[in-house]
Amino acid sequence: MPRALITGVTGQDGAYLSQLLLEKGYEVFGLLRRSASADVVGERLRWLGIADQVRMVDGNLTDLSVLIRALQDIQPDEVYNLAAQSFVKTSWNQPLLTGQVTAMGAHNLLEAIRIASPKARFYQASSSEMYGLIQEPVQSERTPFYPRSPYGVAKLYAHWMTVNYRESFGLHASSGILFNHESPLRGIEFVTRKVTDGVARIKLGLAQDLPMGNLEATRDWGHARDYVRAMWLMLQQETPDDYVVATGRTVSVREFCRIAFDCVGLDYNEFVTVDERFMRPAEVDVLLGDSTKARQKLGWAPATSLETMIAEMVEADLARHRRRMM
Ligand code: NDP
Ligand code: GDR
Repeated sequence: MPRALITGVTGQDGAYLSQLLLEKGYEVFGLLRRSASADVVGERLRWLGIADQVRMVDGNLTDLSVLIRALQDIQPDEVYNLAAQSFVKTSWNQPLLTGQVTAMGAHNLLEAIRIASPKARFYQASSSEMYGLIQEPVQSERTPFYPRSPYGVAKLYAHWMTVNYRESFGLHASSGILFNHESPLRGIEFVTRKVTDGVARIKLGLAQDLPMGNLEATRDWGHARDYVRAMWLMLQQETPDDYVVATGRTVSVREFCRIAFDCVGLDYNEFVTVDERFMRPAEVDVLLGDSTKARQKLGWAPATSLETMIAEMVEADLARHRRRMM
């Protein structure tokens, strides 16, 4: 039975990846940081009905000693580093914490693997945010990086450290440069969930409007369930490498709103307002990924269209609010 350790197991991707690995017969361990709000721990894993199948290890990515001990005890075949301070806007308010977790946390884990479990295969959750101020209209593994937020800078450090540990110490370390991916399990602060939740609340009479930030930013949005498959495929390769994972279609936040409101027969123009509070000090205007390498070498392709994903998210948010209203 192969063993996997997932950091960030309680997040969106951690939940879907746990589900995928359990289906494939893995023993799944998750790094769980202590929270005083015990009732929300593992909410996503419960939503997928797998909370009692993931073995939790008490720890924090910022504590190297815990990581070393966890790897010594578990001796995993695969390690997926999904933990991060992952909300871009928060990274301007908490830049140092973002660096400690998102950059140094990844470095801690690489170092722990080097010391305690050097045969383990490692996956780093890199991000299209590393491209930032766009240098090429379509971004591939060869496009230069120019991060535009403390989060993007932190991810770039972790990305290059992954490459460096691969080249310096021969670790089987791969990096997935994933473009935005969403689902009903997406955190409510991210734009897609904020919109689908807003649509559900407006439809059910629980809210009157939806204040938003920059409606003209465009993103290449895929489904998280499809993207965790790419992570797993990367670690099944003989040779570690870096891969862009994206759909190849970019859509504005405005268009996303239109499609989501359409799902419940409403016109977004009547409800969406622009509010300065949701603007960023520096914006990533456009992202559009070229995932040719992942498609050719990994045999990966996204299975879910944007429209299908938005409909699934709106339905899930309607169901959540209806349950709360009962
Ligand atoms: P989430 O924000 O949903 O999950 C983040 C996870 O990291 C949570 O489990 C969180 O735990 C955990 N975490 C945060 N800080 C620490 C810490 N100090 N020690 C241990 N665990 C910690 O992110 P996603 O699932 O959306 O993304 C997964 C990864 O992929 C992240 O690294 C993200 O930056 C990256 N990424 C995401 C993309 C996307 O579109 N979703 C695209 C590209 C990259 P807790 O539940 O306790 O808060
Ligand atoms: P992003 O995701 O910053 O791309 O990072 P987010 O959904 O937060 O923003 C996407 C775009 O929407 C614009 N926007 C708003 N965003 C939010 N959150 N709230 C709003 O009200 C709003 N209005 C407009 C933003 O300005 C931005 O342009 C996500 C995270 O998952 C990262 O961890 C990951 O690395 C990248 O995707 C790829």
